[in-house]
Formats: sequence, C-alpha cells, structure tokens
Amino acid sequence: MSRKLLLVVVSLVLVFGLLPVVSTGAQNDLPKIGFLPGVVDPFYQVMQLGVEASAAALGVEVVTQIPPTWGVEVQTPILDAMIARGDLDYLIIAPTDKDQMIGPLETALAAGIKVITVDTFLGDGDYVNGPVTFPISYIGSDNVEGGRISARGLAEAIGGEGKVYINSTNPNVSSVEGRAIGFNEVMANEYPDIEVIGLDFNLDSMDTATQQTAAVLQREPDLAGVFGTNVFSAQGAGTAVVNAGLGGEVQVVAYDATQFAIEMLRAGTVSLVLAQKPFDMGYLAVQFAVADAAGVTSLPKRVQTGFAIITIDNVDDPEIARFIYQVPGS
Ligand code: T6T
Repeated sequence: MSRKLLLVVVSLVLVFGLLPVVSTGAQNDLPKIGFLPGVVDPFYQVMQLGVEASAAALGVEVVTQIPPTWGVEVQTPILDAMIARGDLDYLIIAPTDKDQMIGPLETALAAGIKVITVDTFLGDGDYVNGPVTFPISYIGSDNVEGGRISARGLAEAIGGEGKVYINSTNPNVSSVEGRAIGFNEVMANEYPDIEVIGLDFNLDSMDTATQQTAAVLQREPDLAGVFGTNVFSAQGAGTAVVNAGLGGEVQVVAYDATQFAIEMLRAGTVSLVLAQKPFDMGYLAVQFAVADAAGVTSLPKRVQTGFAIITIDNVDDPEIARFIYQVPGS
C-alpha cells in the first residue's frame, strides 16, 4: 500500500470508524426476478408498488409483465416468454388457476427459475404436505377467513335474515374460491335465517358482474345482500344495486379496497370493504427471493398477510385508510 493510500485508510478509520470493505462480488450474486401477477387491476398495481419498493431497497432487478386479462391462456404464453429470456432466477407469480398453472410452472422450475406464489396458490396451498410442494412459499391472504369476515359483515348489515347472492370471477382460482367457501360456511353454520341463493362467475368483467347482479335483483325482488368477491365483482354488484335504485336497501360487501369501493361505502351502498395487503405481498416476496438466493433455508412456506376491515366508522382513521389501494393516477 502506498503511503498516500495508507493515509486515506487511516483517516477513514479514525474519522468514520470504517475499514474499507473487501468486495465479495455480492452485487453480482443478487438474483434477477420476474413478476407475473394475474391481471391489470388496482390490487396488483399496489402489489407492483410493493415489489418495486422492495427491489429498490435491495438493489435487485425485477422484470414485470402484467396480463391484460385473466386466464391460463393469457398467463401461460407470458410465462413461457419469461422463461425463454433465460436470465431470470426467481418468479413471483399469482397463478390464475390452481391446477392448470402447475405444469407451466414446473417448466419454469426445470429451467432453473424458483417460484414464489403471491395472492393465489397452486394445489391446495399447503406447500409442505399438499400435492404441490415446489414453490418456495405462498404469500397472501387467508381467503377462507376473508370470506368468513365478509359473511359476518353482510349478515349484520341485513339484520341476520334474508336472501344473499355471491358474485365472483372464475372457478378454480384459489383466492376467490376460498372466499366463497368461507362465506358459505359461516352462512350455513351461524345464520339459519339467511339463504345463499347462488353464485355467478363474471370472468373478471365488471360489466358482466353488473348485468348478472341486475338479473338477480329482477328475479329476486326481496334480495337482501350481495357479496362481491373481488374488485370487478364488488364494483359491478354495487353498480347494479345503485342502477336499480336500491342503494342502502340491498347491502353489498366488497372484497378489495379500491377507491370505487370506498366511494360506494361512503354513499351507503356498501356496508363493509375488506382490504387485503397487496403491497406487503409484493414486498415480502422480493425479500424471500433474495433471502433464498443468499442461502436462507428457514423461509416459511406460507405467510398470511392479514386484512383491514373498513366500515363507515373507521374509513377516515389513518391507520385503516392507509390500506385503501392507492395507485398512481387514481
Ligand atoms: O381480489 C384480487 C385478488 O386477490 C384475486 O386473486 C383476483 O382479483 C383481484 O386481483 C381483484 O381484482
């Protein structure tokens, strides 16, 4: 070491208590991550913010591809293209079907891409003892519990009796399927005077959800309440209720805290909004990928990210309102 360099080192140690760090090449060891959510919607947009914040904090690169519409036939070719790039080490994905996405994701694994599922899971979601164990983890809501919370909220809003209807998106999607299961379970076990008259699938279209709910309102003039199991279902259900002039009479419970749902809550159309925590899902998933790449072996196979239950009484409480989905430009 030259005298000059020695002087610099000594000054650094004296002034900052620092010793120059020997480069381990750690920067190059950071993984490159793919992010493939289910569809363009405020829920996944907030998740993307979490992914990006986490990636920025850790200095990793993320490649994001968001399908324009929901479905295996749209998500699989995007996944295949991400595999074909050949530069991704991890994939953070919300599988759009709990069975049909197993094969395409096994292909990713065979190509050396490790998988973390967010929001939705594969198989039965039990990556320890279930039929699918290859993903590192499932990070998302306990949607069966979310369905139970929604059922109790709707039951209370309608006074514990009457007919209720579920509007949902697609079959075989772990998230919305779990919500309907939890909802039906509570209605059957805790509310003998409530009848669940049916469930429609809107295929992730708010317009379809609106039409389906309008048809039910016509068919069942004494309908007391509707459970909308996600953004599109709840927004469509609420719109149909308002269009029929039944806002406040037919109660709506909305899963997902979009601005639209919150406006309907303030207007009295919606009695409860269940906020998930998509930011946390995305943030944690990136942390998990980086931890796994660094050799951490104790990552939990399942992380439940929890909910915020939003009603007219707490919607302005900042501790609750921070879970309303805020997306740039909204
Ligand atoms: O409800 C979320 C998500 O949890 C679900 O899996 C699909 O729909 C949303 O993205 C809302 O549109």
